[in-house]
Amino acid sequence: MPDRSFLTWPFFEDHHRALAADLEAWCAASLSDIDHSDTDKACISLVAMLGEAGWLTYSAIDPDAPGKLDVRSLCLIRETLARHDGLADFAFAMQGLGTGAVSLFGTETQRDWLHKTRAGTALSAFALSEPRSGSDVAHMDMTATRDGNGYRLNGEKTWISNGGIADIYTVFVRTGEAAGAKGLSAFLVPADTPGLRVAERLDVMAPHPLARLSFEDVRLDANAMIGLPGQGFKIAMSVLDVFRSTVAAAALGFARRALDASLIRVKQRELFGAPLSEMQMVQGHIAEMALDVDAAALLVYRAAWAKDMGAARVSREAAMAKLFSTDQAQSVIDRSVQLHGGEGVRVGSIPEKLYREIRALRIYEGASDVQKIVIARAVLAGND
Ligand code: COS
Repeated sequence: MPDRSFLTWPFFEDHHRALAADLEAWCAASLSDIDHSDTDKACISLVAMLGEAGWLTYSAIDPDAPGKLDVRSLCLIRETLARHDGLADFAFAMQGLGTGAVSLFGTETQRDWLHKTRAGTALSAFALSEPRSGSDVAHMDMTATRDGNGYRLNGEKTWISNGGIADIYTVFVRTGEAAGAKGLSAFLVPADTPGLRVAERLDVMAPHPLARLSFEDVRLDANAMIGLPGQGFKIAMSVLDVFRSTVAAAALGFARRALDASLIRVKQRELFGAPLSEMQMVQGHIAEMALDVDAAALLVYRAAWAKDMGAARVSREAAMAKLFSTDQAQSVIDRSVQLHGGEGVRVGSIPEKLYREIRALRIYEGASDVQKIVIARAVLAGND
């Protein structure tokens, strides 16, 4: 049984503790034999399952009674799902990231989509990265130009999670009100809009739906814009301020799984006439893994708590959580592979799956290097 003592920390309220217990029970009952052989199919069915069980109501605001996203709940859900099944975590996360701009800045009509994404009957995606700009958002190439009372979108987006299976895309483009960051806007684009097509499906080491998208003269009404013209960069950053902490939470879930598997392993496996757990070198690994997990959890739930308490920006806290938690999870998982010996590199073993799963988290939603830039700028400025 994974360590649950962190739930007594003062970051949480009783409803968070109840959520963690209920979700744990649901995961144990529902996620043990998900068929991963067809990633798209598995993902669509996981979204439907998560919707049916009500977990997706946390991924976006209630369109009929707009309130706030609860970041601690988002983090607890991602941590728990990631510990059980990486693709289930991915399916949940994309429903949130893909609709984050609508939750935070959407009109009533745009919010209507949330009925479907929260029910698990429509999938969403967040389209920010481009072939020439992943980290440097302010210099994206894709454009939207005025066309009567609407806009025409032209360009490419890449590394788009849920690309190819999403029903709705939040797309960031250059509208040109000013140079750089002040000339971007966000649009809500249904997948069946003429001119939008999947140019390429991308295969990665831990399979999940991913694509490069092409936009050729995609015509949208002006009311497809989320927020105001020129606000796109701030909208993207505000969404990432919420969801970066949740990436850190997913990494924490992977790390906990690796630690749990290692604890079982070192108690069961004997070497030189004693269980591995009695060897001091092994105890050194276990101590460092437990320390990394607790330190990551403190940063994750500090960032989530700060946002929930009403901080306008938590860029520094969220960046620290993401940088530390994803880097440390990589190291915890690597140690778990080591403690499992040959079993740790056997295809399909828990450490092997986690080893492939964790790597992308140090890249997407802001690479570790970008998190360092965000942290340093905030620290140098003396505030956030
Ligand atoms: N919330 C609200 N506003 C924000 C903000 C935030 N979190 N972060 C920045 N802004 C504002 C700034 O205040 C600034 O506005 P003013 O000029 O009015 O003060 C404006 O946005 C531009 O900010 P900045 O000068 O920091 O822009 P940069 O181009 O230098 O941004 C980084 C650089 C690297 C921080 C940014 O491009 C980034 O986060 N990149 C990573 C993107 C990413 O995660 N990509 C992965 C794709 S998602 S899978």
